[in-house]
Amino acid sequence: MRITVLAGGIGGARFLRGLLAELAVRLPDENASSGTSAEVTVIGNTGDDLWIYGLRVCPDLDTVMYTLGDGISAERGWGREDETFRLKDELIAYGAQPQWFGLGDLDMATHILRTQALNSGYTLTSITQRLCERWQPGVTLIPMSDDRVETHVLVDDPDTGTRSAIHFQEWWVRHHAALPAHEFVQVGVETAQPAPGVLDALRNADVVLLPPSNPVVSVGTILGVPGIRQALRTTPAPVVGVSPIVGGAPVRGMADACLSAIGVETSAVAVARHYGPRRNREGGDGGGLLDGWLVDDVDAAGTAALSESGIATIARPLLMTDMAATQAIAAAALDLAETVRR
Ligand code: FO1
Repeated sequence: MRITVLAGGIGGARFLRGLLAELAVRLPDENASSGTSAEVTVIGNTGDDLWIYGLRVCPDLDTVMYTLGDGISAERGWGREDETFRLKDELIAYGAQPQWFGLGDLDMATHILRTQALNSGYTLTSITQRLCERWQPGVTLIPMSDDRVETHVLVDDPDTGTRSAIHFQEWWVRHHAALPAHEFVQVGVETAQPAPGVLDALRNADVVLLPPSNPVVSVGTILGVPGIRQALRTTPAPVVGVSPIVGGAPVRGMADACLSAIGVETSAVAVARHYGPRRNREGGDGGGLLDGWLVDDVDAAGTAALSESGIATIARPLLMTDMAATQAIAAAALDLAETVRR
């Protein structure tokens, strides 16, 4: 059983934890570090990556790696548990910029090693594999691309009113996505190549899952890498997504600010329509990406219309409040994949 998942940061990582727990029940393998004989490949978003103090930071890859490796800060959802920020404080004491992004002392080791290896000519794919040897996430984690792709946000500068592009992290972390975004620009995406293994992981999958990650700046960025959308559209595997929107609001994060910037309503139905059906009801080309879609029980009213459009949609509780609830969401996604396969 080969499962391929397109993941952003916190939402994707938490869903993956539930998925591995469910697979350990369905397809147990006590000799595997993951606890399951299923092979899970995670294609991680790198559009959130930034260079800071000369270091390459990959928030989404690290969030998946630390979460599945039991090293994540449970409170923050990013960075390391039992973290200290002495180095950051020291940099601030020198007046170093930027001061709005907090790199922890333990986390810094990951960025130093990654940057050193990049400077020695290794690819991000091979470095990620090397870092995962320590964390044993139980999945094969690959970046969407080894090429630099950076999400920038077009905003009106709050001081001057001039329209300018700022890095996604500055918009998200410094401005809390409160500055209205006119556009997201994925710098470098047109010429980026999918990382080795990405297209094969989609073509050879038995199931492809879209976790409740941000549809614009996480999944959307991955889909922007040339070849990935097409591989998803043509894979023989069923493609099932989990809505990141529950009752008209993001499960976590600020996806609503991202959706409104691209003219998509913040609702579970609108996000499914944004991805679109792979096949229409008659079995013809639907032009989109989804075979199945999970919405929360509170959004059950929209399931019939979506199913009618070719996206088999069911309602289940989608809040990842604890491990049991998260595992149940993953179970529902796997079951739905089997239903649409038939
Ligand atoms: N998010 C914050 O809100 N503030 C931070 O200072 C911050 C630092 C940080 C450092 C490393 C890392 O891997 C993630 C970090 N994040 C921080 C989270 C992250 O930047 C965003 O939540 C995601 O990029 C959005 O998916």
